[in-house]
Amino acid sequence: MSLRTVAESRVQRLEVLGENGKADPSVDPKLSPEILLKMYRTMVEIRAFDEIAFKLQRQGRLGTYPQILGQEATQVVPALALEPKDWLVPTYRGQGAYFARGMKLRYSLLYWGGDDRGVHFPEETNDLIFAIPVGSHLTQAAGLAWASKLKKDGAAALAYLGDGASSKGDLHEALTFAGAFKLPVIYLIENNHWAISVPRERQAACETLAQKAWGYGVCGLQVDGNDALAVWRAVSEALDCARSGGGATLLECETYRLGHHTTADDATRYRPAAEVEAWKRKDPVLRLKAYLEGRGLWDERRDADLRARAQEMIAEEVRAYEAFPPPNPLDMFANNYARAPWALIEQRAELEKILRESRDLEEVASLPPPEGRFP
Ligand SMILES: Cc1ncc(C[n+]2csc(CCOP(=O)(O)OP(=O)(O)O)c2C)c(N)n1
Ligand SMILES: [Mg+2]
Repeated sequence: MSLRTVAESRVQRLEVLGENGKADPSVDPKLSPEILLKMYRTMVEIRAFDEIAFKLQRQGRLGTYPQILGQEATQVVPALALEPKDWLVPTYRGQGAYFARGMKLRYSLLYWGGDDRGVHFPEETNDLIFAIPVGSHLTQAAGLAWASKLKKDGAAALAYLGDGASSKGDLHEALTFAGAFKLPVIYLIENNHWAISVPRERQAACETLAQKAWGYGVCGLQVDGNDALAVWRAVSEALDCARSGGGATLLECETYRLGHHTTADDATRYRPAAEVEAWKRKDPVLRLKAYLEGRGLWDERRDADLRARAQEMIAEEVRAYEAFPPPNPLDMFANNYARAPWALIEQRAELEKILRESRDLEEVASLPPPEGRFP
């Protein structure tokens, strides 16, 4: 009889930028000014959008909205590291990633205004719709990565999840598959420390969420998620690993949700203000700005200019959102089935009849034709 160690694991954490924006030269990815400035601009723009979207909701001009305030680095940077052919598989807190992939902000507003025409991605990118049911998209990302592997098209899949979603069975199934089949997929946990009112400590007894990778034979790494350079480096290396046949990676990016869970929540009822203040000192936007200034790539004049232009761009997006014509009610039946079940065919016909016989013919006549596909 003997007792010996047959396997051992360790968890590493990647940090490049200090809170003052100084980079550790031994891990600095030394990115070109072009990509650094693109990262920073996109993060500033999406933060400005986030604030305006929140206000629109409070004014009754948007249905609901999940802010990404404080999570700009984990939203924007991984999406910029992807190639268009890669699959982006986001959660509902994903408008920063969509925006970085080229989606116009008017569509984010449309979506959160309750209109499914907001699901409108650029032609050239492979983006999936937001997953509202927590965790449900994780196995789909494994499936997409498997398809890419079989087709040898060189694409990888990047799936986002929250610290709360990391407790769901879906992640177990997805990682089991991703590990066993060496799939080109990255699971990026945006550990923002809260799942609505449930704190990270209640999610799992383990010290890190990154170590969950170990049980599945998948690479795992903890990353300072408020450090844009660390996020870039971690995601780029995970993509290289995926594309070169090395398989899947689980990244735990530690960040913080500075806002409420959504506009339907009031976070002041369950978390201390001091915790929020402490995280504001690790602001991902300010840290990247300090780094750029240190490299002589940025200054206050350019910053003021960027912020002013961001306000103009967003005002134009809000105008376009509010000027969208109302959707045709028949579109609610579209895009769901390759072959529609009889009940839907009947219901659609009934609605069409009601619309045709409507007393308010003028309004019905002004509706745009249905856009979606109904078999
Ligand atoms: C299957 C499922 N259960 C419950 C919910 C309600 N719900 C929405 S968000 C959320 C918390 C998710 O927290 P986390 O995964 O940490 O993501 P975060 O919102 O912090 O980005 C819950 C329980 C849901 N949308 N889907
Ligand atoms: Mg969370």
